[in-house]
Formats: sequence, structure tokens, C-alpha cells
Amino acid sequence: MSSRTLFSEADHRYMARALQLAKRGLYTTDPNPRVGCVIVQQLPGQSGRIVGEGFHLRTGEPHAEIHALNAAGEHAKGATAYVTLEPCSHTGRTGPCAVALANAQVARVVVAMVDPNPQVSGRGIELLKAAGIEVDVGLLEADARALNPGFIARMQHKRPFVRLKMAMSLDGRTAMGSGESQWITGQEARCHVQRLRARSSAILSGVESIIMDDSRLTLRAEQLQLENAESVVLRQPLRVILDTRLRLPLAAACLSEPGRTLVMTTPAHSPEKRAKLTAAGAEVHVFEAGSDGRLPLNELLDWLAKHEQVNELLVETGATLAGALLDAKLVDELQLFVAPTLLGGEAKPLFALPGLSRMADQRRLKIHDIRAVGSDWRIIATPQPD
Ligand code: AOF
Ligand code: ZN
Repeated sequence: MSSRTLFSEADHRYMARALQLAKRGLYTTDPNPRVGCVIVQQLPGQSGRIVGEGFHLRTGEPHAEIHALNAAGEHAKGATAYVTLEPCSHTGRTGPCAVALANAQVARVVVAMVDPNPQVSGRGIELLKAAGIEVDVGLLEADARALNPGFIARMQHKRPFVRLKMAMSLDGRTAMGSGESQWITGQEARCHVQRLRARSSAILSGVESIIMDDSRLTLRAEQLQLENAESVVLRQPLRVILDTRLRLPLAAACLSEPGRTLVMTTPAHSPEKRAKLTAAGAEVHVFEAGSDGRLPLNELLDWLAKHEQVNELLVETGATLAGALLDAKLVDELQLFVAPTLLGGEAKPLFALPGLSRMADQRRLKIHDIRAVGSDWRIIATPQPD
């Protein structure tokens, strides 16, 4: 939502601070959004003073505004609250923050973005206005949206934000002809991938890559290099494996790791294997295959949003599934790690996109960021609409 309000330099500074606070919940709020709040007291003739700060830490715990109000106490009266997401108007796991702000008699609320949650979506702002509070919306909105791409996608489109991570050599290869692929990128790039896993609700992979790499698809806290490691309780992202005929080995490493493993299959599987996989800890779900005999990717993503509240979905897989997702236009963001090495020979290419044959078919990407990560390069790109 855009706003015609002219925000002051101080407004920008305080909202930037609120965004910074929100980021502290990056790895823990899921499936709730990351939200930060700053309360500023403005005394006549003096510059503003922060009297309360807060951020949302975990689902079920108080919202950012409540922490900030508690810290501000009496000083909240007549103050300005900066919130990265519209204060809520509903009573969910916690009470409505818009009511708490009104009760504390703040004079003004600055909101970075309207809450995409249909239970809120403008009602929080209305509630504040009805209480006589001045409300300004849209300050640093792009930054606020970037904090919660998954929550926004799930609320607005009922599907996760799909981030495809791939690692390739400078000659565009992801594995040797034999399938051997560990390791193409260096340690620092692998730390980045750990951070991508940590912010994701789930990791999606194809059974072929699991068979090939026997990857655990887990979060290793020590590799995250967190500053506040002791105060962050990490959850393991859900592992989701696409496996049309249940070929997942019973001894697959990911099955004995902490956290849940969902195996998505079609009716073309053997019931005995299903029973064995279930006994080994997998949760097997059956989807009707499409006309090509493959799992219906669209439906699967909708299912993950609806049944598992998946906000950000990290895809770590091989050329076939990566190509199929791109082909179906289901990728929201591509993170590509490029290593300074050549694999040559019969090595595997990045994507299988067999349907593209003419220049007119090419898939255009927009590059948003390129930076060095250790000795590798990271490219962040988004597929462009036709
Ligand atoms: C948060 N943290 O700081 C704010 C949120 O289930 P509940 O009761 O915690 O409510 C979650 C909803 O509250 C969430 O979907 C969003 O719409 C709204 N605002 N949520 O988790 C916060 N301010
Ligand atoms: Zn709230």
C-alpha cells in the first residue's frame, strides 16, 4: 500500500531500527511473521527518545508491540510506535495489539506494511484510527516485505515462497557424470546455505538427489555462525521428498535425523515399501499423478501451505525437479552459487529444460544481487514473466 505521507528523517531512522529488531526473529518466528516495534517519546523542544523496543520471537509468544509497550510502560502515553507490520486486530494465540496500543494511549502509529493476513488486513489500522490515533502507512515498505516473503505468499496466494538454491561450476555443471557432487562450493557458501535452511519452513528435494548424495537436509547450528547462538533455539525445517514410486532407501540418512520427513508419492507405489518407510519414521502422503505420471507440483505447494503452514520453501535438488519447477513457473527466487572450477566431461547441467528449443523459448531472469562468498560467487535472481 502506498501512502502520500511524507516521512521525516527521524521516522526513517526509527523504522529502520524496528526492521533491525524484526530480523532477530528471522530463524524462530515461523510460521508467524518477523515483526519489530520501536516506541519513541517526543518531548517538546527535544529530540525523540526510544522508550521501548520489541520483536516477535516465537509463535504463541507476545507480539513485537506488546514487548515494546511493556518496556515503555507509562512513557507510551503520547508516544509514536513504529511497527514493521500492521498491528493485529484479532484475538489469535495472543490478544489484539491495536487494542493494546490504544489502551496505552499512543498518539501516532507508523506502519511499514499492511498485514496480508485476511484476519487483519486493514482492520488493525481502522481500529487505531477509530481510537483517535494518527496512523501513517508505507514507510520502508519494500524492506518490510522482504523480511517476510513466505508469510506474504502464504497469506495472499495460499502457497509458499519458493526459493531454489543451486551450486554449479563455472562451466554450469552441478555434478560429475557419475553423480558425484561433493563439494563444488567452499565452506563459506555452505554456511550461507545453512542460513537459507534456517529461515525456511521446509526443504524440498527429489528422491534422485537423496539417493545420489544421501544428504541429511538438516540444520547444523555450529555451521550457522550465529552471534547469539545461545539464545536461538533452532527448529529443524520440515524435509519434503518427492518420490513418485517410493524409491527412498530405508537407510537414507535423513530418516534418522531430528525433525520430520514427508515423502510425497503417487498411487504407483508399493504398499509394503510404504509401511516400511512409515516404520522408519517417514510420513507418506499420496497425490494423484498428473498426465505425465509425475507429482502435481502446483497442488503440492498448495498442500504444504495449507497443511504445514510452509512460508519459505527451500528447494535443494537436481536438474530434473529444478527444471520442472522453473518450467511450471513455480520458482520465486533463484540463489545460485558459482564455484571457480570446471567439471567438464559428462558432468550434469544445472537445469533440465527439454521443452526449450528456440531462442523465443528462453527463460529470462532478472539478477538482483551478485556477491563474493568466500571463493565462490552468489547470484540472486528472479524468473521474469514472459
Ligand atoms: C506475529 N508477531 O509481532 C505481530 C503479528 O497466532 P497469533 O495470535 O500470534 O497471531 C499471529 C498473527 O498476528 C500473524 O499472522 C499476523 O497477522 C499478526 N501480527 N504476528 O507473529 C507480531 N504483530
Ligand atoms: Zn499482534
